[in-house]
Amino acid sequence: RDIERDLRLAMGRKDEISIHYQPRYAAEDMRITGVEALLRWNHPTKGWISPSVFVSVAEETGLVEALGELVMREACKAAVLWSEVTVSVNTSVIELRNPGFAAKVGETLRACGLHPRRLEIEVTEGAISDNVGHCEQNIRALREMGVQIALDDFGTGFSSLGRLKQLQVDRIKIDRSFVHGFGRLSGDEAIVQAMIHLARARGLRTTAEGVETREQSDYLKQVGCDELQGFLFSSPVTLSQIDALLGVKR
Ligand code: G
Ligand code: G
Ligand code: NA
Ligand code: MN
Repeated sequence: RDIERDLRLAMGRKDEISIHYQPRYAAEDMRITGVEALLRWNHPTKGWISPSVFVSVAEETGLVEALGELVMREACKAAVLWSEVTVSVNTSVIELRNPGFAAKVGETLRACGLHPRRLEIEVTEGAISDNVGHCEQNIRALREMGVQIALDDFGTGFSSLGRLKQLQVDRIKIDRSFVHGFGRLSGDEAIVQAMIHLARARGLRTTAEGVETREQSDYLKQVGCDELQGFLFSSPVTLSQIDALLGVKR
């Protein structure tokens, strides 16, 4: 397929694929505590292609490991100058199944000189809902190294509540679909409040993603959400823009 060929070419050339960075903020004082790395592809004729499209293509064609390594390396290099701030990298379940994944991440951290505490890996519920391949071993090994694990898009999968008992993660990211349901008689406020209570009871921190309005932000703070992320505060921005937000000169 054309898109597969183009993606291979783009990954070799480096001017079409870039990484944008979106901050997340402590609800308590709105300082930036972490930055999420997000892949972007500006195709020469098709324009911007969403990562939800090309990451799937990469997963189907064996390109996702190289793509993941590219993001991990760039994000860790970028984060070295951000003092206390954590960098979050999204990881495909295909990468997590690979027995060598945790060790590879360890090598990248050493090569970049980034402390493992400063890296967070975002995994989807799919990565923990079954233990295909080495997902569980990788997550344990990463946590033993000091890397933090966040459960992304929380609430959209199936067996998450049961699995949260067995599998230790550090943080859950409440899926934006719940946040967007606020004020629409959807019951989403109650669901989010319950998620936050559940997380607290398990000693997990919570981040709400997709916060777009002041009302959403106020409600999330009121029910004790730890961190907020979304267009209300900042959309994903370029490396130089995030450096500026963090007061860093590169
Ligand atoms: O940034 P945007 O909303 O367009 O992202 C769409 C989807 O692509 C999200 O689910 C996001 O997690 C995923 N995504 C973005 N960057 C990466 C990446 O570096 N690796 C993986 N596996 N997924 C990513
Ligand atoms: O699946 P994941 O949570 O990784 O998706 C991250 C994507 O969510 C990013 O690509 C980003 O563009 C998008 N995003 C970030 N903040 C908001 C927001 O406030 N509203 C919406 N609709 N999307 C957002
Ligand atoms: Na994410
Ligand atoms: Mn998410």
